[in-house]
Amino acid sequence: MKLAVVISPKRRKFAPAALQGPVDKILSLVREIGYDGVEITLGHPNEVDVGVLKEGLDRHALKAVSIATGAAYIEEGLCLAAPVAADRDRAIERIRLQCAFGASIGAKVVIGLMRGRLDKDEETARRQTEWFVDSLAKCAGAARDAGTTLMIEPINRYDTNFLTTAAETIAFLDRHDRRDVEVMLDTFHMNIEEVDLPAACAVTCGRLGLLQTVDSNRCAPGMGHIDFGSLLAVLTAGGYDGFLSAEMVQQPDGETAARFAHRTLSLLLARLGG
Ligand SMILES: [Mn+2]
Repeated sequence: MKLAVVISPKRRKFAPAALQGPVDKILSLVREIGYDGVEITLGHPNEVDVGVLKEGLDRHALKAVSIATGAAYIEEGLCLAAPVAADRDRAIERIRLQCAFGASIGAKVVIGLMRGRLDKDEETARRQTEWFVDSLAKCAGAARDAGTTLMIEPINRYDTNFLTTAAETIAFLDRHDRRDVEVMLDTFHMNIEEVDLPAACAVTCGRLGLLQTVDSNRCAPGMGHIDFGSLLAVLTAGGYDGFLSAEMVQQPDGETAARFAHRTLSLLLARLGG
């Protein structure tokens, strides 16, 4: 397994992206710390100069692992389960742009907060679920056409109210025959929703696109109480060989968090390897 860290080219108030600001500076810091990849938080691909980004990725031999899209929900309200068709179309179009951009740098695209939330009224919620299935099919088609892959992230109950656990998400994908969509697990959400974190990793392992590592308090791995060693042991046993991405808040500050996460995760990986 290799390590990545979440970056945001645009400074954001509410984003668990440790490193935010101009990509050329950030990418050289990412390489200096020792990461092999980045996850990029983008509300819209036009937030970054793709030439500068590609040049930096090449120069520092960094892999663009994925594009995190939730900023478009937080900042613009774009939502794939919106009750109004024109609103869903705007969200789908944004994912289409993200897929084209992701494909151009070899990155997968995450559906997290952009799924939205379901209404309290049961009938409305049922229809929203159908609309979301349809939106997801269109997004998966856009990913396929662009040459990339979608990942869906189970998210905790305070941020959404459907697809909150690994099991629920896998069952949903199976029910709608969406084997082309991978699952991205995030240990912060898992710590709230899962009964047993290693067991959730075990059931997801074969279709896991990425594991976002973040501690129980949304700080860097090692700053809270999640037992990352047991999760990584399960993933190793299950044959997962993808990236671990550190997605945490800037506590005590972004650079310290990024260095701390890298140290925690590389020590754990070294221990597993030995
Ligand atoms: Mn996440």
